[in-house]
Amino acid sequence: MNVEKIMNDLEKKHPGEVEYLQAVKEVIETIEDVYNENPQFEANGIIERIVEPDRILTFKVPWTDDQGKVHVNIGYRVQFNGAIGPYKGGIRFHPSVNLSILKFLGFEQIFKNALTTLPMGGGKGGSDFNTRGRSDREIMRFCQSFMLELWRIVGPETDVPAGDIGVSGKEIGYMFGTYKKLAQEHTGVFTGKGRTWGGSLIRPEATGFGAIYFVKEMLATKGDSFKGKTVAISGFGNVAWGAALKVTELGGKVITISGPDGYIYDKNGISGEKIDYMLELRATNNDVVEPYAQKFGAEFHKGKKPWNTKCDIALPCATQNELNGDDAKQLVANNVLLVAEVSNMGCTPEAVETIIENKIFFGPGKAVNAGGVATSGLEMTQNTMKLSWAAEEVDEKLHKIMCDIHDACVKYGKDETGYINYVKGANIAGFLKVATAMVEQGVI
Ligand code: 2IT
Repeated sequence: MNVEKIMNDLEKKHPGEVEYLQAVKEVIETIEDVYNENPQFEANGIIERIVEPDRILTFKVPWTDDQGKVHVNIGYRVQFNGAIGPYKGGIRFHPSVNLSILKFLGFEQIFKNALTTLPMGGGKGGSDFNTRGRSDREIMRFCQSFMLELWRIVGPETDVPAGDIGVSGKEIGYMFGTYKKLAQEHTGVFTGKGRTWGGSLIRPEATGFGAIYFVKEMLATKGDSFKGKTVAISGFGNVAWGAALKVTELGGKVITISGPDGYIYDKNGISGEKIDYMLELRATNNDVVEPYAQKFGAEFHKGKKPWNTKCDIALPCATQNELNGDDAKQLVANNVLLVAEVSNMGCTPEAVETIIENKIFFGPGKAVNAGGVATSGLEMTQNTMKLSWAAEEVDEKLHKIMCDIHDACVKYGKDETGYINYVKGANIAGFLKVATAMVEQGVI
């Protein structure tokens, strides 16, 4: 395969889809050698087929606000690749959502889901709807309108959505309720459901917990641990919350969180009731972290990201491309030990290059944050079996999956010097699984 030619062709076909093109480029650059060593991939046109979604549904989502005003948003579902299982991936509600972002997320999801060891294909969906400042009733009406279209193409054996930015238990509840009414069935069509109607224990914490289990394994390869480490986190949603809980439990000290308004620096560490407070902050629906500073006497840095803070470990937990080349240089200058994306594609290509060039450990999102969707997979299994596992059982399985993903990254990512390129490792391990399934299933 010729990476440059593939990228040129894709840029012509999908001009302006920057995030999608960025995600594709990162993967194909790292799998080039493996691809060329296996002629059956070229013979079956795997690369040309894997970079295009199986199908995309776009639809209008009209809804009425509390004042009776009509709004129209756009809804999407990208069913990217179903080679190893039903399409699986979150729904994102955020004003920045567009097709490029959902295609990048869907593409990443293919390889992430393959890494989990569970049978799930890749998909993603969402809308440019902004939940910020909206009442519960407005969110409910929006979700119902969204599902009036989406319900036709999802199902427990075809496509199983979940949450993502802007979509948590509340939104899943409203979407599931609408699906149940239209399809007249109570099945595991969504994951991240409420506990009393099919949800799994540990799912809310899973992305954050899984990420920290993965980073723990990365540190262990150097005989190191979280004990006494300072950790800079961005974001303050579910993912950041789960990560902060687990870092603290393992003896690390979380010193930052952030929101769209700026970041908090708490030199005493964000632990105990301060972590609980993150959930309270989120529940106010204002999308700000500033009140933390007054409440706990910490510093608030308006309009800034936390990456100039001196720390041992940096964990972007908010959104894509939130840590750029300059941020990475600053972290390197501050002697950072390890950077791991907990958000999807949290670092720009320049940032990743800077970190890897300096032989600093770098964990890519599709491996680090796979614990979220892995636990969704465990929720699907429980739904199929019509039973509910104890928290310890789910947590144990999640832990094992993260260790297995780490092993896969080491297997395919370790170079002659002993440095582990986790980007390469994760991409190759995920790709080989999906590509092999595609070869075996024929050109279809
Ligand atoms: O990015 C992700 O992996 C998610 N938002 C979770 C997807 C899922 O199906 O649980």
